[in-house]
Amino acid sequence: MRFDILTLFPAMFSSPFEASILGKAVEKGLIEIRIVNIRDFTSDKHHVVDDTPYGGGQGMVMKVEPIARAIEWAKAESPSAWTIYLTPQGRSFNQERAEALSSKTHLILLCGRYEGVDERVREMFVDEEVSIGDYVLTGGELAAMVMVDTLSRLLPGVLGCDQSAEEDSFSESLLEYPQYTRPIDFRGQGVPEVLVSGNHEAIFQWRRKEALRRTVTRRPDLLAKANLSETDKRFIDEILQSEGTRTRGDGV
Ligand code: 4FV
Repeated sequence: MRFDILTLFPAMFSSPFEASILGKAVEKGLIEIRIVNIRDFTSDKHHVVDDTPYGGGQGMVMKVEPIARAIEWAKAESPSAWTIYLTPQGRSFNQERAEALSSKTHLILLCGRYEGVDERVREMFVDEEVSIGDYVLTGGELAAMVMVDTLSRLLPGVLGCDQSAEEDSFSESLLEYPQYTRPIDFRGQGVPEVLVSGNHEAIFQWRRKEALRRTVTRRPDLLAKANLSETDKRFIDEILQSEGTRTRGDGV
C-alpha cells in the first residue's frame, strides 16, 4: 500500500515512520510512504503557500495552486489514488472505516494547516474528508500519522505472528478484556485464577464476560453494533442489574 502525505512540515514524519512496526513494514516493502512537501509545488520565488482569506477574518488559508500541483504529481502514476483531507469537518475515523480503507492501494493524505485549505481544493481534488476526533490540532500531520498506523497494522505481514488485529477492540465492536502477564503477584495484587487454570473454555468465557462488562460500563453505545449471543445478553442484564441501572441500551 502506498501513502503519499502532503504537508508543509515534512520533518514531522521522520521518526514515527522509522521506528518499530511501521519502520519494519517499510523495510519489508509492505507499505511505501512518500512525504511530499507542498512548498515544493509553489511557482513564485518566495514559495508562498498561504494567503489572507477573501472576505477578511483571522488567520491564513492554504492556497489552491501548490496543493493542486502536489496532488496531480502524486496521482501521476495512479490516477485512481484516493485523496483524503484530514479535517475536524470530516467523517469520524474509526476501526470500521480503517478496515474499509485498508483495501485501497494508494492513499493521498492532505494535511491542512492554519485555517485550512481553499474550498476549491475540496471541490476539485478531495475524495473524502476524515476527522480523527472532535478537537482542533495545529495541523493535519498527526491525524495522517494516526491513519497510516491504523491502516498499516491491518495489512497482512505488518503485525508479527504474536500479534493479531483480529482480536482488536472494536473489531467486534466490543472493548478488549483485561490482560495480565508475569509476575503472578505484584505487591500483593494477583491474577484472576481462571487465567492460570489452563481451562481454555473457562478462559474464553471469562474474557468474553470481561469484554462485555467493560463495554457496558464504558461504551454502551458500541453494543448496538455488536453481535450478541443470548448468553451475552443474559450476562449484560446481570451486569446492569448489579450496576442497578435499567436494561440494555439496545432496546432489546
Ligand atoms: C484535524 C482533526 C484537525 C484544524 C486546523 C489543522 C486542524 C488546522 N484533522 N482530525 N481533528 N486539523 O484538528 O483531522 O488546519
